[in-house]
Amino acid sequence: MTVSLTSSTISTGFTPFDFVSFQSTEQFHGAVREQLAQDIEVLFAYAKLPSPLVDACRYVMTGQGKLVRPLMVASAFASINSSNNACTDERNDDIDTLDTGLDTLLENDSDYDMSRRAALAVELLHTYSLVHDDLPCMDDDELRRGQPTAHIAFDEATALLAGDVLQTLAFEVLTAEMPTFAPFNANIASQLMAIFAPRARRMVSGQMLDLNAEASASIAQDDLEAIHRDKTGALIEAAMLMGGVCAGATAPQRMALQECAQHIGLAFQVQDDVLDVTMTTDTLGKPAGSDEKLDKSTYVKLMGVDNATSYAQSLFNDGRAAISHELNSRELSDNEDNIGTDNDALLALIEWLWSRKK
Ligand code: GRG
Repeated sequence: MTVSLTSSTISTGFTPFDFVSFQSTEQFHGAVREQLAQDIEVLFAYAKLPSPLVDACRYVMTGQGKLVRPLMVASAFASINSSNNACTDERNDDIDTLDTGLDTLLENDSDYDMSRRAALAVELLHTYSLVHDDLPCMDDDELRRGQPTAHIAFDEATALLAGDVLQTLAFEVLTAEMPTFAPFNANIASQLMAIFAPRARRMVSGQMLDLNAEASASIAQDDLEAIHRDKTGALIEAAMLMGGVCAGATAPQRMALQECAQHIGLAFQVQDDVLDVTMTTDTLGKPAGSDEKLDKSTYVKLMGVDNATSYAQSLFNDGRAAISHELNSRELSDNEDNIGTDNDALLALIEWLWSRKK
């Protein structure tokens, strides 16, 4: 892949995270994915990893992943940005100054680059967790993202190290000086770190709780929820909050994003359990029916496919309500362009997640 060394907004010719300038959700997601693919190559060029480590890292980062978490960063960034710009526009109309608008524009350029760092960070961390989860000492899986798992395509030691270095890079990328990225914003970077680090730790705790639960004959819904709040939910929380923080989310907006992410994180896991029994290996790009094979505690096991599907739907609705309601009740503005209308990146993402087949 050829990587442009100029600033992202200039090289791609559009403002990728400005949702309403796209004709469809798919086009917006396509732009985010394209940006991420470029940024992954910039990062690998910066990191100068030896072979075959770099090959294994590129292999796992460029498979057929859905890139849900980077899309969450991008969507939260776009939603909060457009919501707050609508407020700024109103205030500017009121006080009639030109300077305020220009300041906002300049600030937003470097904030956008911080959101690119955040999007990379969550995908690196997520991919590390998948690589380690697939290892023989964990789930011992052979297929992931439509291709042989890392330890099969390379070897176990290389896969282990690839996971390790992806995890390290997930943190390094927040402050690394890399071509095509504006110098990092120290204030935003420290907030991102404070969000990201504890949730990365919670993901591992959740995995331990999940392994513990495999040994038990049955599990209560509360306990299953506690596992997935950490194992799957923590990183989804991180993604939405990090996107929001890069766009300057206020305290109430952060609370709304956190609440939304908690519902969506759980919905995503419940849906994952349903897809595991209703979809084929070809569609999923990973072995179908593996939860039952590994005797995992799942929502399908707990409540059956139909109830689990309804539960996922109600959680997605709760997630939608959390951001629509909270952010629409802001003091500054309640006009039609705000988050809460269908012209919104996060709401569109929730719709897209609900309709996913893999
Ligand atoms: C091994 C440290 C360590 C942690 C493992 C997240 C995790 C914890 C394991 C991954 C296995 C798994 C099924 C987790 C549940 C979360 C989940 C649904 C992961 C799959 O995420 P997708 O669907 O995958 O976003 P893609 O490949 O599209 O990125």
